[in-house]
Amino acid sequence: VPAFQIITTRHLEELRSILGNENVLTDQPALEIYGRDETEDLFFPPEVIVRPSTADEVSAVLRVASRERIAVTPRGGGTGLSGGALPIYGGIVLAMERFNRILEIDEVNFQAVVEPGVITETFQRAVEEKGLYYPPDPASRGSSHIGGNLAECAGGPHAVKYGVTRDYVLALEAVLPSGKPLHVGARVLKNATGYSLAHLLIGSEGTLAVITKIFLRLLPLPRHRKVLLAAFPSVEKAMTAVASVFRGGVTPATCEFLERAAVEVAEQRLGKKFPNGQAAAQLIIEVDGDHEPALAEEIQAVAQAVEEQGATDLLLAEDPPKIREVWDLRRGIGEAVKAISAYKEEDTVVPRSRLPELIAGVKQICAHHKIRSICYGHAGDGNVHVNLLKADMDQNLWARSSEEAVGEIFRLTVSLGGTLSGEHGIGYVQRGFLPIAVHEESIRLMTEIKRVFDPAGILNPGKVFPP
Ligand code: LAC
Ligand code: ZN
Repeated sequence: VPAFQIITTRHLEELRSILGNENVLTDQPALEIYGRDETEDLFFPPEVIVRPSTADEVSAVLRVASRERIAVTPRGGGTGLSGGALPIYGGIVLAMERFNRILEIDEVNFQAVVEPGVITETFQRAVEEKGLYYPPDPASRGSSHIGGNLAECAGGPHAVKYGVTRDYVLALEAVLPSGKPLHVGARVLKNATGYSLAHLLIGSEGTLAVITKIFLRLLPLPRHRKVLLAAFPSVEKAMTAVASVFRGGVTPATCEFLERAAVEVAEQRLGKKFPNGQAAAQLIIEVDGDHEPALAEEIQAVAQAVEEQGATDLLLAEDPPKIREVWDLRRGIGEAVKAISAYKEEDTVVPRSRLPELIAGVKQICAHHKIRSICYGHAGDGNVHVNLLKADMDQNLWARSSEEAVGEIFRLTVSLGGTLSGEHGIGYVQRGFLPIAVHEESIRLMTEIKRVFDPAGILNPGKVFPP
């Protein structure tokens, strides 16, 4: 355990002089809130929460923390699923929620400048009003922050066609743990100018620097969408069908997989019925574009491909309210699973042709450990969220079995050419498993990069690297 300083009255006074009393919180209710994110039922209370609103304030806080060797955990919307925002050593939570301005939407260059505390969906709505599109759409987008999306390199259903958060970031302003400001990248669409430090910061899970300003690339908003819901008599058939969707040359905007149990928990929680909800598994395939006849043809091709793979019922959703309903249900699954049991959520990703082997293996591993699993996710990306449920298992047995099962699932994933996390990050809960997927020499390089950025080791300590 690194030796961090405990926060003293003197530290609090210094933080208050930087940020004002109202932005330095130590009350119990605040400690309760900022001691959690969406990861399992984990709770690590910070000693103090600070809420800066300028890069200078972030800088001043980090200077104090570096000088005094106090752990600092940056936090966005607190929707993370790998424990990235948990202050596991106490210390300071650096809450970025007051960085909530959209500074610019540049309709000529298709770019935007935002502060990291902007809620992802708020930003998406703002650019859509101007006919522009910011595709990364994590299920948590109604409350996640863009800054947190960058820290974790968030994905979402539309990543299969449009890529992940990293693919939209042109440049960044950030503050190093020492307090020094950092400007990386440029507001251009191509950049071959030195190492891409911006892309290194994205997905670094708040361990290298604190992002304070973000320059994003936008697309024109596709004018039309159509969604095909395809029901399958088995999980394996649905998984086998995934690759066939792409074979005809169609790149769907989404290709999501849901097994029946995932649909059921969301139905129960939201009190709504999902079309085809009784099927053993389904795929949600969306196509988007500007030319409606072309979309109709794509849907036709997809329908034929999945029928050849054994899809039974096909349903088409074309009007926006219907489509929204489908996506609301889909986005509700994560929270719904959480509501029924203590659980562990994995974020495995494999080449999509290996999905049938992944899902069969996961089911086998879980059966062996007598653990109930619920699987769903972004099958087009080969990205499956595997939820292991504790249900009424004895706590000790659960702790041991789930740890073993997760290790087995990860080894299987890597043997299929995949890796541990497609979009949730390694954070706190996956860190012990990192060596399963990442070679020793790579971990050594990462450790050295961490040291270059953060020699005092104060920024989001205890994350990413195996303990
Ligand atoms: C989802 C989150 C859990 O896809 O990533 O619902
Ligand atoms: Zn997801």
